[in-house]
Amino acid sequence: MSNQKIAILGAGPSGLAQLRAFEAARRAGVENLPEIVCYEKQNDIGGMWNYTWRTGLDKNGEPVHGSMYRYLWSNGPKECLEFADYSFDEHFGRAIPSYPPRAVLKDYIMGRIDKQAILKYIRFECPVRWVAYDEATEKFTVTVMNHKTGEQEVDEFDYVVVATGHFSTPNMPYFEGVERFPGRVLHAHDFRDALEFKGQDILLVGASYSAEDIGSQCYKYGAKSVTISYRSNALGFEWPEGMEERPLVTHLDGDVAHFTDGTTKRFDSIIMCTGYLFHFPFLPDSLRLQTHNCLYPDNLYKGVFFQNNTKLIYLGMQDQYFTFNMFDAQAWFARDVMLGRIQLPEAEQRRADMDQWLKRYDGCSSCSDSIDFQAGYIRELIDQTDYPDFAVEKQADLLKQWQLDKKEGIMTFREKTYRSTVTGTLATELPSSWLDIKDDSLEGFMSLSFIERQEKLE
Ligand code: FAD
Ligand code: NA0
Repeated sequence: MSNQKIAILGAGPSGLAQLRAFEAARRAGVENLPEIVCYEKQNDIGGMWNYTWRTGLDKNGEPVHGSMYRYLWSNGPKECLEFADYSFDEHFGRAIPSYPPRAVLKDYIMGRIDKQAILKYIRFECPVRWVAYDEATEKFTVTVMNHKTGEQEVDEFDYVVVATGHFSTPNMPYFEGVERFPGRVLHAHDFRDALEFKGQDILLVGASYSAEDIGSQCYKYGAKSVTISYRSNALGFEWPEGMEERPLVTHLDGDVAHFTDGTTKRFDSIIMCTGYLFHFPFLPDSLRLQTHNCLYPDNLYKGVFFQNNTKLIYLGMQDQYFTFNMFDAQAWFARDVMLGRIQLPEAEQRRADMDQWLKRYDGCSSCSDSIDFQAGYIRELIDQTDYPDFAVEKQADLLKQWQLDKKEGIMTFREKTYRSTVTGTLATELPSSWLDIKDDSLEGFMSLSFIERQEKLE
């Protein structure tokens, strides 16, 4: 296995999971591990969790990767994304609430990284420009722009792991008249600070996580009214006064939006919460995954190996109920294939396996089915590697409870507490309502006096 060389593209949670998987093997005494180079466009690790105030282009003229905004809190319980090999208890040394703000979650993700062991593999400010595969040599050529030196660099690899994320390139629809709308029109990708919309009547187009969360945030930080416009299905929550859902916008007339139900309303700003495009400008057609945001992108065997070329690995390309623990499950599995511990079957068998999963996915008719589907997918991966086993099925139950909690109160669900399936610890309660806590900094959050639940004290 020696002399193999692996390129990891991206040092967000998925790329870091891949680095961590190899590091775990090294610590377990595995010798002759492949040489690894991780190329990262930004100047730090963390991917999406690396908050940036910038929008548009970064300091090197590259498209800004970050879509995260100030005041973002986790939208799912932390108990469903907990690393099986690094618990929240281990990191914080105390129980904390189930829904931490962005800075707190980032601190947890970073805490697992042994910087000394891992940073040496990462080449920062090196966006990947092109990847080519040579059938004769069976090697990839990766071209990157090294912004630190101002020069392009080229290197050869046996495997390429694409971990560049898929929530960065806006899907921006057009509505007639939008070019004459007098207020600000932006995509969720460029949303940063809810206070910008204080006192405004705002229109959000889209009915998924971004619309739900950006809408709730703008309400929390003082928007005058929030209208969410849906294309297929309404989110269907009981919104507080000042928030409502309407069907799709047909067109805009000045600052007035017209909806398919014939109603109209005047707005100050429009935020398109219309999702993201899978965008791999550095890959030729023959290597490029073409899909949309779903739980089982086709042509990825075990959700990771590209069917046309299994030396090309994609991590984290699924829509995500589970996140960090799923990336780990994928990274450990991919590592074991690269190390020759797991053999991949022939193309036909891989196709049959994917078809079987796609059929199962087709049969999912509810959110609960989808949660179980992703849990089942993760279970299959972790059963085949030495990644510490974790109760993914119990976490799926927590996610189903999370769905019910959101239905019960979209402004209060973040006050619920769940029990860790990794350590058994019950989360502490927030000292006041989520709507009232405005300081979401790591220091501010950790200085709150969380309320221990009776069960924890028993
Ligand atoms: P990313 O985090 O996107 O990282 C990809 C990395 O690749 C980045 O560092 C990027 O700079 C780099 N890169 C991209 N292109 C190139 C290139 N050409 N060359 C080199 N490097 C490149 N998940 C949760 O679990 N909880 C949440 O509360 C949550 N909130 C979210 C909120 C928002 C607004 C969004 C958009 C996502 C949220 N997510 C959340 C999901 C989030 O995507 C994952 O948590 C996680 O960040 C995905 O990790 P990743 O490594 O696959 O991708
Ligand atoms: P996301 O909400 O940004 O979450 C990404 C939505 O856009 C769908 O409702 C879709 O409708 C709609 N849409 C697309 N094109 C449209 C058009 N032309 N007109 C009207 N509506 C249109 O994107 P998606 O893909 O879920 O939904 C697109 C990720 O970001 C999520 O994985 C989430 O986890 C993460 N996120 C997390 C948080 C927090 O943790 C906050 C925001 C986002 P339709 O008709 O296709 O259903 C706090």
